[in-house]
This record gives sequence, structure tokens and C-alpha cells, in this order.
Amino acid sequence: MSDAENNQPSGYVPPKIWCWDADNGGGWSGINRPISGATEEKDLPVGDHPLQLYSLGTPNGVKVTIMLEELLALGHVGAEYDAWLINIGKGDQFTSGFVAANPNSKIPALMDYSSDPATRVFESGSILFYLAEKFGELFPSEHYRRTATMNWLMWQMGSAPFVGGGFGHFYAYAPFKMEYPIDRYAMETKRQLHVLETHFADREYLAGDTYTIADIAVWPWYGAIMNNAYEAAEFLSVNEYKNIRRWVNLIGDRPAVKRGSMVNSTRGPLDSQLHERHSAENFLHNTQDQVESRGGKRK
Ligand SMILES: N[C@@H](CCC(=O)N[C@@H](CS)C(=O)NCC(=O)O)C(=O)O
Repeated sequence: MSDAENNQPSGYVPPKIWCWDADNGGGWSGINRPISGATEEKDLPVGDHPLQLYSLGTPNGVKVTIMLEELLALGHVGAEYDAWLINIGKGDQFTSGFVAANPNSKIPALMDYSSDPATRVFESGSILFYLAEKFGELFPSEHYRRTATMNWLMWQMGSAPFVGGGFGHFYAYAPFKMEYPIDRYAMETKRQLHVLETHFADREYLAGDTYTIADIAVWPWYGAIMNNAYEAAEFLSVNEYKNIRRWVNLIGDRPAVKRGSMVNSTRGPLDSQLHERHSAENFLHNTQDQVESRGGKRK
């Protein structure tokens, strides 16, 4: 039963049938629609390497660039990749080219042209798994360790939407502050953090004593929360999670994680943003501070 007097916004009663309000004032209202598919005919660019990544430096995006940089650091030249920037605020995920790579219109999307026909891979967890299998890395061979890795990979994919789409959305992006959803999702976010805190009390990495794709999946989200994503570190009292802090620093200190976090990033200091990546050289010459000092030219 609706109680219009106590509803938010004041007096709101859900109509019998939901209708789309294209301008509901939320942070992402400009790009969200209740239907899928392309809005514009446009192909995706394709570079020289078999692996073509279409992404943005969000937590879901950097999972993949960290993985690729880790594979390159392990000596897999076949993991060389072109990373193209998909500006989701401008709707690049709705071009016909992107929709062909990912019908779900969300970054990250990967095309692997080393197979015939080319393999399209979407969903960041699926991309991590695909690359781990392709290169035989960062995914333990013993059955029980593989299972532990998959447990935490799937945990991340199922849990983080409550942090991003739930807590982050209502705390930072909703058009006004609502106590009920903020309470609900702050509680769930803290519950998840406590799951990790407990797990890390006697384990170095998520799957035990080795670094795996599970760490690569979980770190961008929960590391971001620990490092003040949504400016909510104080609100969520993240300082109480000492074991997570240890692990966040351990992963964050890896050179491949530092490099991967720069790729397709459009936030933070300009010298930490590499909008496009086509070779390792780009880290030296094409960070955004250098590109802007050359009037927008990439080397
Ligand atoms: N479960 C997906 C989620 C991907 C996702 O939500 N991507 C966001 C950016 S982090 C996006 O592309 N949003 C664009 C949109 O919703 O239109 C994955 O892990 O790949």
C-alpha cells in the first residue's frame, strides 16, 4: 500500500503502469533507456593487434587493462592490445559497432581477431576468464584453487552492482538524497566489506596464497571504495577494515596494476590518464598531459 504522505518525492504514488521519464534528473538519466540496441550507425576502430579492447577506465574497465598488462609483464607478447576509449557519457556504447561487440551496450568489450571468425567477449568477468584460459595464467591449475578463484570472481560480479548501482548511485548520483535506499545500500556495502575483511584475516590473496583473476576483478571496486570512491570513505568508516587495506595496498603496488589503471582513464591527474593504448611506448609519450601540450596530437 502506498503512503503518499511519507513517500519520496513527497506525494509520489507509483502509477499502474511504469512509463519512461527521459529526464528524471539522475546523474546518468541522459544515457539510460528502457530498450537496448544501437542508436547510431558507426563502426568501431580496429588497430594492428589481434586483441581490440573498447573500454573506459571505470572499475569494470580497468579489470581488463590490468589483466592485459599483467599478461604482458609475464612475457606474453600475444597479449599486446589496442585499447580504444568509449565515452559512455556521450553514448559511444550505442553505436552499431559497439552493439555488435556487446549487445548489452556496456564497457568493457573485447574482440579477438586471432580466431576465425573473430571472438567477441563481453562482461568483464567473462573477459578475465577468457584471457586467463587463452594464456594459461593467473588462474590456478588445481581444481580446488580454480574453484576458489571462480567463487570470488563470481562474488564480485554479483556483489559490486549493489555497491555501484545501489550505494554509489543513491549516495552520489540520485537527484536528491533519500534515506531509505542510502541506508539499505550502505548496509549492504559494509556487509560486503566485512566479508572481505574476514576473508583476508588469514589469506594473502582472495584464492589463498596466489594472485589470480579474482584479485584483478575485486580490487578495482573494493579498492576504490577503500580509497574514497563517491567521497564516501568517512561515511562508510572504511578505516576499520585493516585487512582489506593491506590487500588493497599489496595489489595497488604492482606495476602492471598501476599501468592498467591508467589505460582509458579520463579521471584524476592528466599524467595518469592514457586515453588510448596501442603499444607500451604510449605510457612514455601519450599521457594526457603530454597529448594536451602537443595540442591534442598522439605520438
Ligand atoms: N557486468 C558488466 C557491467 C559493465 C558496466 O556496468 N559498465 C558500465 C561502466 S562501469 C557502462 O558501460 N555503462 C554504460 C551504460 O550503462 O550505458 C561487466 O562487468 O562488464
